[in-house]
Amino acid sequence: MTTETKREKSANQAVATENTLNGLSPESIKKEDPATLLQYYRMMVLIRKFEERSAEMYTKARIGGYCHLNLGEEATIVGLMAALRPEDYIFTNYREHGYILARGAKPGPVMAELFGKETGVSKGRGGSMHLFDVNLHFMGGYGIVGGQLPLATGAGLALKYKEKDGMVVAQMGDATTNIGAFHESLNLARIWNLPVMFLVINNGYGMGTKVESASAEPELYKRAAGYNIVGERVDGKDPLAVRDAVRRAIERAKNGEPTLLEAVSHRFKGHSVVDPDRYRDPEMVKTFRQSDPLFNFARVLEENGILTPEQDNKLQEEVDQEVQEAIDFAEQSPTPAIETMFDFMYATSVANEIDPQWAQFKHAKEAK
Ligand SMILES: Cc1ncc(C[n+]2csc(CCOP(=O)(O)OP(=O)(O)O)c2C)c(N)n1
Repeated sequence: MTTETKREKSANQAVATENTLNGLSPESIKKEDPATLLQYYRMMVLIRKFEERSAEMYTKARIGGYCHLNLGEEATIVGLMAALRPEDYIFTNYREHGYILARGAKPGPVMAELFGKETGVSKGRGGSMHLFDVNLHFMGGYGIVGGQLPLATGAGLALKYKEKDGMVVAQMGDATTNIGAFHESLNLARIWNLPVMFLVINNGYGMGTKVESASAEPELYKRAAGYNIVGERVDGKDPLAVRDAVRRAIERAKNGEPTLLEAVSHRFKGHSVVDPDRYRDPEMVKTFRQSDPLFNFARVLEENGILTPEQDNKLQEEVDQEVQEAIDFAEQSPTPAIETMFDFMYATSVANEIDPQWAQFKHAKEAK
């Protein structure tokens, strides 16, 4: 099929699907493998505890710079990673601790990165907002809102150009859908039929601004229609609904179809650890806690005989221990030596230095 006919075909299918928020149902749980569900639950607990302890370490001045937490978004992260395959790539914003954990990074090197230590996943040069692991195809957290989107789109182009398998995930927050790079990226992904899934984590706020105050179309998945791609909205508090939606995106990506997936959940705390969250009614935030995806998932597992309270207690203790070990590892790791500060930062050994190889090449060319 030529590129043109392919695009025409998908344009016909390109309607934003109806709101698919469905919530965890006992029926959907019964179709699942219990051991796999317990793995999902354990990872959600790990992210929750890792983030709670990160907040504590930040207030104890072990972590510097900015620090944004995934509290309340654990189900979306676990659902996403449950669907992704090793050949897929992921680019995220700065709220990414949970993503790299669920992708398979060990908690120790992730915590060490938050502490700015040499043993961190980015060798202590990145910190909380710039986690990276090339072996896991985890291509980084980015601090510039929307900065990750053109890079992810380019990675999609690279996969297509090199005829490699895999889909690229471009994760972002709701407010990022108002950045120019969002629109340029969706447009190019459609024009070039790239295997990219744009994943919007709609937690209701961009810093202190409500989605409804900043976005002319607050049902963000509908924005896909402007680029002739499929838009879907899922309940981001349901790991199984997210996983299945990502699997559908993977199938589309195999045919060069991009997807815009909007996962709706709540941010339990302020924008970052230092945000006192005064712009939200505390009563409203309390209601978010009542639909906590972690407790909800535990309850459904218990109701279906997959998790007993005793098992849960044991799991909680194990994960507490695992996170404590990550903190100990970070504490005991060395900080990078000052003279190595710019190592791994630039293509050349000093910022903006002319690459000696390139200079040689230029010189040879000029001499001709
Ligand atoms: C280009 C740019 N503009 C502004 C900022 C400041 N800023 C940091 S986070 C943020 C809000 C982004 O919200 P959202 O995309 O919803 O992501 P969330 O924080 O909810 O994950 C803003 C405006 C920035 N980092 N980059």
